[in-house]
Amino acid sequence: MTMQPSLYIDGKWVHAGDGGARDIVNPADSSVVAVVDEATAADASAAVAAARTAFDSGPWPHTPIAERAAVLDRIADLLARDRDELARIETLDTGKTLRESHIDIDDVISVFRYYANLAAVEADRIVDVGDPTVISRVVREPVGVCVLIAPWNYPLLQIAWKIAPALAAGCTMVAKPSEVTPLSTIVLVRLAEEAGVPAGVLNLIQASGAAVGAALTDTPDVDLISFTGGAATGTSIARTAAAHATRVALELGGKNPHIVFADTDFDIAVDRVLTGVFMHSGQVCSSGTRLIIEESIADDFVAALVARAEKIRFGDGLDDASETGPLVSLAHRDKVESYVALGISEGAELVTGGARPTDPKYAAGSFYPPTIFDHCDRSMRVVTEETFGPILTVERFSTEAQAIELGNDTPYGLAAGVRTADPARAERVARALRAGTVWINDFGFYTPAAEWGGFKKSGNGRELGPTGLAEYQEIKHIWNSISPSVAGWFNGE
Ligand code: TXE
Repeated sequence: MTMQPSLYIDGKWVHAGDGGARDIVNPADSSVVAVVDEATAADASAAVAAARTAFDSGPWPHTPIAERAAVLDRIADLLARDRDELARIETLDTGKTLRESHIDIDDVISVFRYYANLAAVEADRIVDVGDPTVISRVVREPVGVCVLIAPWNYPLLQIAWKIAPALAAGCTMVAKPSEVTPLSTIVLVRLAEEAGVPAGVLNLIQASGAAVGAALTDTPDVDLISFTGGAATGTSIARTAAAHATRVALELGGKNPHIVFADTDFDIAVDRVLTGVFMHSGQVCSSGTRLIIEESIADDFVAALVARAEKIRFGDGLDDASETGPLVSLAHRDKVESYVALGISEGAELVTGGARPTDPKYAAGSFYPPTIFDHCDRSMRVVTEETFGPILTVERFSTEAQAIELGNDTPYGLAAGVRTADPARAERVARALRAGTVWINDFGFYTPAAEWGGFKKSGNGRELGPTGLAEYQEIKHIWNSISPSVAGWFNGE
């Protein structure tokens, strides 16, 4: 397979310094769909150096906000032009259905448009210090060189949530997509180049974390690391960054409760619980993987869920008939399978799924069916740890207080849902849940204008919304005396 250079350093597409490369595999059939460069630590350091120079002496941080916003808008236009091609690439790389990929690309377009608009209306703040001879202003400046590390479940979306605000703020950056799913990010960087992002501002490194992690994070040349991925990797990056007092923003996934009260609309709840957990085969950080259900309807509800789950059509994401695709890789399927085995050994009651499909048409792919465990409790690791696969666990409650206690009894705090016909109860529960996003009578939605991120072990900082831009900004207070005078504090004798 001929390989185009896939590292972008200082405005040039280059191969890895040692010629290293990696096969990129379609998880639906294990075929190789592309070969990309596997960067060395020296390549990663060169990318950081290019970003540093572009920040310290390049035009981008000082380019007027309106011009930076116009570049973001152009990127959005180009994404819209290449939408179908990008969606196809995302499906080949991740396995998700084309329908999901199209939704992702549309969301990516929105995020570029959102930050183009937001950056353009940002204003400095004048502060009244009580002295007419002093002009006091609080201004926002780009934080500097950013390292943007993304995972494999929403490759383009998650890197875009970082690149768009970083560009809008005037930062320079090194983006590193997951080594499992690099393809759509290569296209995005090509589009950014076409849209006029200057050399050195947006650099692209492809490699495993083990190969380039230290070069990207253990360096005083980086001002901010924004990471989305697993909790173990994120906390280890935070420890490394602490040695340089580098700012770190982390999104580390979740173990999200979906609380269902008996007074809710039954059929809608079944449908939304099903979609909330099995969409993208559960490989979603905000997946509603813990059903917490009122005892009085639990048996009927689980039976209805099982009936619906068994009808989910999984298959190749390129096939329009597929409702969900394979897991991202064979290795990830092994991990999901190990959680299923763990759940069984812990005494959870397997009510559907729990074994690889036997149909030969699935044999070469990393498919795994929707799996439900009933009668779970908090002593089980399948209930407390992120499985990141199509696994739903069911816990039961009798009172509102119990529902809240169960919902909060997780080290994570990314997202949660509550379903009830009682609006006052919905508000009470939503306020009591310790999670960055709470959905009332809905699940899974977000908008670029509202912040996204986690409480507790789900991370720190926020993406999206005005706070998502502020992550990429430093705040500077400028105190300007327009009538300088002596202090008169020391008398000079
Ligand atoms: O993630 P990693 P993995 C969860 C999910 C999954 C688990 C592990 O539970 O099973 O994480 O997935 C880069 N320095 N999430 O192993 O390793 C890596 O190359 C710098 C939740 O795939 O955290 C990739 O680009 N970078 C998540 C990125 O970190 C390093 C979505 C994420 O990979 C690095 C996906 C290092 N030392 C999985 N080591 C979410 N929050 O949504 C790795 N990387």
